[in-house]
Amino acid sequence: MKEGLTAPGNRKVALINFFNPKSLGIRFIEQALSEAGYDVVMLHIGGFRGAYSVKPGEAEIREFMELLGEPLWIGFSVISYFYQEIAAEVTELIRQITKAPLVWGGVYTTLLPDRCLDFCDYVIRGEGEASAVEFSERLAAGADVSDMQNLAYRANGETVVNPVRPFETNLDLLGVAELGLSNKYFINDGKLYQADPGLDSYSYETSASRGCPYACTYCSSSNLKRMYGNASHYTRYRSARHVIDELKSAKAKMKNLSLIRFWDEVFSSDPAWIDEFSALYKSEIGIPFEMWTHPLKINGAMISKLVGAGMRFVGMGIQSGSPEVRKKVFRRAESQEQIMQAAKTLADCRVPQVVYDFIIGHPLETAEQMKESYALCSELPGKFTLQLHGLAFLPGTDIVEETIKRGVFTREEMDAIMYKPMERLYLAWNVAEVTDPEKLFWYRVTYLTQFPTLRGAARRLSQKPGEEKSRKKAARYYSLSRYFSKLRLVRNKGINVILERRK
Ligand code: B12
Repeated sequence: MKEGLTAPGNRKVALINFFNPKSLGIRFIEQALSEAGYDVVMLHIGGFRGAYSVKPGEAEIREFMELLGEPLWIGFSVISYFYQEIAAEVTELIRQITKAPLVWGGVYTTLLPDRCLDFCDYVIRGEGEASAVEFSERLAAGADVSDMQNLAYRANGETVVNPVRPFETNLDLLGVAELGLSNKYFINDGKLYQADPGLDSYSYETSASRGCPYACTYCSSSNLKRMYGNASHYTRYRSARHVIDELKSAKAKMKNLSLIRFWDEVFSSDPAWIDEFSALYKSEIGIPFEMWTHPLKINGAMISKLVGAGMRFVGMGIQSGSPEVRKKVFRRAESQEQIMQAAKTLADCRVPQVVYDFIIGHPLETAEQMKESYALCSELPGKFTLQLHGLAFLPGTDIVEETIKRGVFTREEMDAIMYKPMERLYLAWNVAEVTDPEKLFWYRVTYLTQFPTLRGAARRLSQKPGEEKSRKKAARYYSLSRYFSKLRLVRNKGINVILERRK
């Protein structure tokens, strides 16, 4: 354990995050530490480029560390294992420069602290605001940290994982992240800038809630909830007023702001909250916004009010058209009828952009079950976009253990799948790696259903799935539709900017 290495009275804390300058987690930590009187310096490494994320150069890191001086401690936000290797390398480089304790936090580190302690001195698990403050206070006072809740560390070669601290039930008390300020640095394309990359963006991201009411096997949320004892009040909502005040402040600071993105796992469907939020949003914000929801949380009254307030985009996870895959593999309870009803509501309420998410083309479904996804998509009403993701076996999630238990992969095989190089992880998540010709055929015709002009062709092809000619045609239409898809993305982004400029 590293203790007493930093001079008492030092109140400087550095926070570093990777490939996501919007990162909510680290901005909340900053807020909590600043409020407690700490001098926070933040470094964002790289933009959000998925498979194309590049490791920062040693020179930029050294330059940042020189400007920083010797802090009380340095925190790294490692929400995902996708870039664990880069986080480890940067941590190692920084270790050669500073004596300060190096701490990792974020969802991935929360679920697998032991693995992360190979690279850092401490892991702070779970929601980190209060713990970051307590950790700082103990270090600043030269006190022992070993019994601190949420902390994990190694002592005499053994990993110690302390109990978790109860989560904050009133989210309004956590404050909101401050955009701008001169304490932010950004490494991009081989240079270190003193800037907040969130400030010049055309979009602002926030979350009106924490937690998720569902327990899907492929997502870490159910594991986080379990860590907090499956508390029934784990899914929490901020007050509508608090959310609107945050957005007003962002609107005042961001000159290019054209879109608000809600990053809630499932947006609120509470009628009273929706009423208050919609009225406030319309009168005080009025910028197009997007949110994600769940088939069981959609109703006409709620969607109409949100559309009236400026909602231009709704994302909804369907994940599979096969009831069996949804229930037995993904642990999702909604029926085919409920999904169709939700989609009908979105179409009836004229949501301008609807995205349906699928996890498809993985070893836990058969070609026949993929055909069911095609069948469902071919019936979905209205205009929609499909995001067909591959299945990422996220370390620490239930689907990993269940897949090993079923004998689909051995633990060694699963480890090889999970801990692939970063580029391959991102690519496999973006587009499923399907090689079986029959499965590939169903993947492609499913993709076509989102383009009204290609739906007829998809239907005709789906009647002859085994024919070589159909498969070749499906491949041709598929590459054409990938091109359409790129055009649509650019068009939708353009529409938001134009709508905002017209005001
Ligand atoms: C919104 C969201 C996104 C957004 C933004 C993420 C963000 N936070 O900035 C976008 C769309 C960009 C995104 C991208 C990705 N995401 Co995402 N995302 C989420 C989601 C739904 C909510 C995250 C969030 O904002 N929470 C609210 C904030 C306040 O919480 P937080 O980030 O967890 O931070 C708190 C603690 O973790 C901790 N903490 C965080 N950092 C630090 C650092 C220190 C030093 C300390 C002390 C504490 C601490 O304290 C914070 C405050 O309480 C989560 C699900 C979830 N339950 O977390 C998935 C989730 C985090 N994402 C996940 C994944 C896989 C990804 C991607 C890899 C997907 C992809 N293939 O592109 C990328 C990686 C992006 C990146 N570079 O990090 C997984 C990660 C699991 C894993 N083992 O890898 C999750 C858990 C979802 C899942 N399916 O299980 N994501």
